[in-house]
Amino acid sequence: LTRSVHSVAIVGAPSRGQKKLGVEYGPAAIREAGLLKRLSRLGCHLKDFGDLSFTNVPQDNPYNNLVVYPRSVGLANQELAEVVSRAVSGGYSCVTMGGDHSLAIGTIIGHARHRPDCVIWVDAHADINTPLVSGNIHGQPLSFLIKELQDKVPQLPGFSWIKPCLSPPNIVYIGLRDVEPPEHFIFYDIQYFSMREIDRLGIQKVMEQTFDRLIGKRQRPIHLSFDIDAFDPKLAPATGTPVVGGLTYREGVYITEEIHNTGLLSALDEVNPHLATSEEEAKATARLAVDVIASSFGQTREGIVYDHLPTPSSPHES
Ligand code: 6HN
Ligand code: MN
Ligand code: MN
Ligand code: MN
Repeated sequence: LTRSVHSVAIVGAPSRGQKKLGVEYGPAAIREAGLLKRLSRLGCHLKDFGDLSFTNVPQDNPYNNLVVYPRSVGLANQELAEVVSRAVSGGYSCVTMGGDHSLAIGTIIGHARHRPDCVIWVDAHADINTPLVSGNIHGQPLSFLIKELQDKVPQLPGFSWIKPCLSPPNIVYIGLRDVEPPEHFIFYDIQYFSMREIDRLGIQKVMEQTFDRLIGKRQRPIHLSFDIDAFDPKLAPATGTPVVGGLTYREGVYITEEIHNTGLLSALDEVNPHLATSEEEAKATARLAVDVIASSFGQTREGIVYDHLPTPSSPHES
């Protein structure tokens, strides 16, 4: 066990692709929970891009009387894609703190501009609804990104810049337990490990099969998109769409430890809607987000060993 040597870019993305207020405080909550300190203690080399401030496009009427804030979400993701792509081209792994999961449109496109992606999507939801069946863009990001799906997806105002960059064999879902019928219809050829598969196989086999499917013998960068609602709501109450029966703390951390061990983690979105009924709940959820990110970048449950012990004549510098 040695210290990690990752270059990590940090981006706050107070995105909002649904009606509930509060997600815009996600990045600040994760910062307050000590993310940067934790990562630098792990030996990560950090570059902080700050929290982006997105423009609310005026007169942003719903698309089809259904999908809310299309122009604002489109523009925010266009800006986010630029930042992520700059971070990735600078050699950084990029951590984007949400915000809600509509931000994955920008992070996945920005990342794919420089490194061909494969995506591990950890979530209670499949987030692959099309704008014809769901009103919330945070329930739809994958639908805009999958090449093979585009004849089912109308172009939203503000979305003309988007170039789909994923295919089903490059995506694996983990943690699903609230999937809508149209989503089922769509994702038949995407590999998924729902909570049921996790119960059946155990998280160790799930991760093994995830890497077999996505990476095999090749070396490919991984884009981890981790929605905090994948965890059980008892652990992550500060989220807009809680679903009972989620990941335990140990399963969640095992996922990120294994991803770190591949050495291929290249981007990570953290989605932490700050929707809690108490300050305590909000803080607990943000602390969980920090744990997930830290274990993605080398924090281990076994701890880190010093390469030498201090002696009375040469005190160890910490
Ligand atoms: N998330 N499937 C629901 C919808 O509105 O399309 C919920 C989506 C939740 C999205 O948690 O990222
Ligand atoms: Mn490492
Ligand atoms: Mn999600
Ligand atoms: Mn979700």
